[in-house]
Amino acid sequence: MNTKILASILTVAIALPVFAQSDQREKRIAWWREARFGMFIHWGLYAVPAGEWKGQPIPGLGEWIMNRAKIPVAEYEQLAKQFNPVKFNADEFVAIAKNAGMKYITITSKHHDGFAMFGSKVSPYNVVDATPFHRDILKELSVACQKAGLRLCFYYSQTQDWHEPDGVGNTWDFPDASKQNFQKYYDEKVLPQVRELLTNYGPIGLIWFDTPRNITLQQSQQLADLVHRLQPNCLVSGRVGHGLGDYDSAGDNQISVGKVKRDWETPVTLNDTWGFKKDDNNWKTPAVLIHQLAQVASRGGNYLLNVGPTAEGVIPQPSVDRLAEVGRWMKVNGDSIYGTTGSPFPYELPWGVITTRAQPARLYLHVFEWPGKEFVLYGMESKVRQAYLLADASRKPLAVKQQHHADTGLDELRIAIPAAAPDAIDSVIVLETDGAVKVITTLMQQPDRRVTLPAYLSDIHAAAKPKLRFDSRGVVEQWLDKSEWLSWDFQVSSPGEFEVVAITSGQKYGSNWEGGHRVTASVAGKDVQGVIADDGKVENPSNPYWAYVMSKLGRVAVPKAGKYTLSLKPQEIVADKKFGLTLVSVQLAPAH
Ligand code: H79
Repeated sequence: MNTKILASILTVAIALPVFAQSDQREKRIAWWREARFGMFIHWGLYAVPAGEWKGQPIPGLGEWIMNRAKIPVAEYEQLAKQFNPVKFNADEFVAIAKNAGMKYITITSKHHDGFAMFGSKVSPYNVVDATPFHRDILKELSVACQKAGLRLCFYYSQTQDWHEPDGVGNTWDFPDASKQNFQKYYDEKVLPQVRELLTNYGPIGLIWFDTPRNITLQQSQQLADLVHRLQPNCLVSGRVGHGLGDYDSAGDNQISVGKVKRDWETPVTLNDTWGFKKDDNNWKTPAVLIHQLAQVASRGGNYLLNVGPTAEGVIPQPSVDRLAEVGRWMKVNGDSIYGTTGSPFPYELPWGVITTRAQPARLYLHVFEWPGKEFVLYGMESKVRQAYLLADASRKPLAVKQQHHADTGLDELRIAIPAAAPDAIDSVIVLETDGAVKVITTLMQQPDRRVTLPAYLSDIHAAAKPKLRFDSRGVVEQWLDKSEWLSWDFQVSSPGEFEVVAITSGQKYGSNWEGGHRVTASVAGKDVQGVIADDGKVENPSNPYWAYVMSKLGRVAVPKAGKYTLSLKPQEIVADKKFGLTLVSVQLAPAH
């Protein structure tokens, strides 16, 4: 038996007892899978300084200002007296989310600064008791959400609390770690406040815990159990710790790729901060946002997009404008997002992404780069009964030609399309199939003649248990041992001469890339040796914060159509900074 199949059977068998409660989980997660798109709101006292302290701009995230500027509790607390967001209107917040096509709202009930945005009997450090505003923001939002049919969810920082001597993180007011009693903070603030959140605000969709840090298995379990006991239909986020969440959370601004096994969500900023900063104008374009939304859906995940309201209680206009653009697209193309599952192909496609609907069987081709005249898809096994543009209300059928080429084994689907893209950002072609969608999952050359071999789909070769592994983006980390190597099987239908290109990834914000490794790529009986050097950046479609670097390794000729294997073996890995060979993919780019 194939070892991969054996491994997956074993995994299922072993996993069963852990998911004894899976019926309950399946029930509580149904709405969330349908929703696919939510609004994150980071709002708290940090909106008052808005990124500036005593006349100095403080770098980093807006909601981290207390930590970054090491503001003493006694000083930071004074911000509460200035927090009076008189322009706040819960109905407006909800309308902005709803108009964008978002189905749930996750707001910070308490961030790391320890300040509660709700009336809490547990601590007077809250919006009702400590500010001139005296209004319970979460209460008003819960009423507005129920009116509009959106799910309200709460972010709650369970370990970090810079206001409390026993919370995690404040080393400037409370430097003596030996005096800290995390359990006391946890018992006296976390558990009772979470109880308040699940008791006083109606049905809650999920609690978004964050930064598990030091939390013990027992404490995480107690939190998850508390949430589920008080509201059995309330989800617990992946960051509760110890894998006890109802779904996984990707890293901040990280979009998971590859073999995503569980339900997952990615939180994303509209600019570079979560909490409002007056000088952050690095806004993502509507195109990036719509592409990310479709991309996350194509990998079976939820997209949680953040806004940071001002201290006056207003969502910044650049955010509102961008969300309105996403909403414009969603009104036409929402069917290709809501309730869909990921792409049936394990690999990425050069022109965009695919989402799927099981019932009735549909494939949604999200075409980011409109080819004009004809759209070609390889590897489709199911018979396509009908194709049309989602933007076309009349559903005028597009002419479809489907062919199996016996000589190359290639399944080819050709769709006649209008010359002009129906949408400049993402035009969706709907395919209706006979029965469930079936595709060939083998890696294959694409109609643009390029072959992309993603690291996460490689076979790993190592003498012992491999030390290299994949991060949640599907990028290789810990490839420091040159005896470990990767290979891929793939199919070529259009032979010729190719440039072998390695794509590697920088760390966050494009810094900390380590090159100079020497590698050998072997394909079609030929070796090319090259250096992982910076031969230019390529756009990273998943994330503008992690730059991709392209390294040209050399040329190979692939003489005829057929099945090939490419292996990538390191000759030398530079490991000074311990990043190693951060491989994203190897590409065979047609050489002209
Ligand atoms: O709520 C948002 C962030 O505040 C929170 N998660 C999202 C959803 C978060 N908590 N911790 N982190 C993210 C990791 C943060 C690390 C950093 Fe820093 C904060 C990098 C820069 C500022 C800590 C302080 C490391 C360097 C300085």
